[in-house]
Amino acid sequence: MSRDARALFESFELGPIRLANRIVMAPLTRSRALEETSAPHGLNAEYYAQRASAGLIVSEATNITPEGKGYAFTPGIFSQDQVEGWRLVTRSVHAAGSKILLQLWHVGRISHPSLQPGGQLPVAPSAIAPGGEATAFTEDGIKPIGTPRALRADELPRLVADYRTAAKNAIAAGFDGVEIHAANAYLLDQFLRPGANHRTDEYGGSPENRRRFPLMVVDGVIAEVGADRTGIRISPVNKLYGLDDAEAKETFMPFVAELSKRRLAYVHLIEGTTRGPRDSTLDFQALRREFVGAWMVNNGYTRDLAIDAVESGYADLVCFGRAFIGNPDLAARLRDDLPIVGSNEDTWYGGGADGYTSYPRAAETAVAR
Ligand code: 8OZ
Repeated sequence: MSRDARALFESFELGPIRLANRIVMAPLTRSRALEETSAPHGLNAEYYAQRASAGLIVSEATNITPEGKGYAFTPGIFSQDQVEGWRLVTRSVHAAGSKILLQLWHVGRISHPSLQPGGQLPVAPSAIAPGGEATAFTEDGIKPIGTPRALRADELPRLVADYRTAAKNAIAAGFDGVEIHAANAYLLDQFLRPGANHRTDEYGGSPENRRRFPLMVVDGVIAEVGADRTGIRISPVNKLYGLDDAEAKETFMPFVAELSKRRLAYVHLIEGTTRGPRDSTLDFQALRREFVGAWMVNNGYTRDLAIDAVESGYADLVCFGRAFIGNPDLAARLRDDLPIVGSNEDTWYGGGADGYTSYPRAAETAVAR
């Protein structure tokens, strides 16, 4: 007898939007935007609509500016072409009955001059190269990542303005809200972490100083689209790109408390290291108690773990990433406890329909058998 998944199929009010269930499709980089314009197109609209069994979709990480880009063929949200491309996506997802948020992304130092305007150096809180033999996915293949240029304090208001414009563009493109990407060792995480932020001004040093710029971004986005349409993704203990979990508690407990004061719609927590182990030195139950809004969890969730997380009252929403690649109808499979299949890693990043829109629904597989 399979376990009852009813808890995952209750509707949920996330700010002003009503979600049909508690299952969220995670932001997934798939590197299939148009090459010339970095705009989404019809293929992307079809892919997202296929996955509308999720109560909510968070778009793949989307560059807020050309400077925010770190991976070839990722989409942007800073030009009219991109807004129009995203409109195809939001229309098709809404027509299929789901909701969709745009994830606002600036990679900071996780980039390469060949992906940057004018071949400039990527920017970061400090001129420190990422550890762990970091590489960038460029249009000419994989390249080692070098030392970035440290941002001057007087440049930070411009970056906040970039986030604001991107958030405004997202709403113009029909998104139901935005998620600020402050996880996975990208720009905002670089400010938060002592390992990537060695600044001696008011943006580095103490936890309070390290969260100052991320909170400026949060406040800017709230001013543009409203706190009830804004969420944030964090990964307090991830060990990507040479970062470690030093000062995770001192950094993230007060950061989440600040987000709570601002009445952000939700926190999206990556438990453990993305695509890696779920272990943590930080007490996530205690972190959850710092926040009044919705709590979305992610990383390696199984059907049972998801039911536990929601039934116990710890989480409101459970986000699935890789499982949505090969199982477009993942929510229905979770509901009915149908098999969840893997996907071909060779087609995760870049390419066309193959390995993207080509995965069948369980019902179609059954017919084909
Ligand atoms: C995988 C490949 C490229 C980017 C993340 C945006 O980890 C990403 C990403 C993941 O948040």
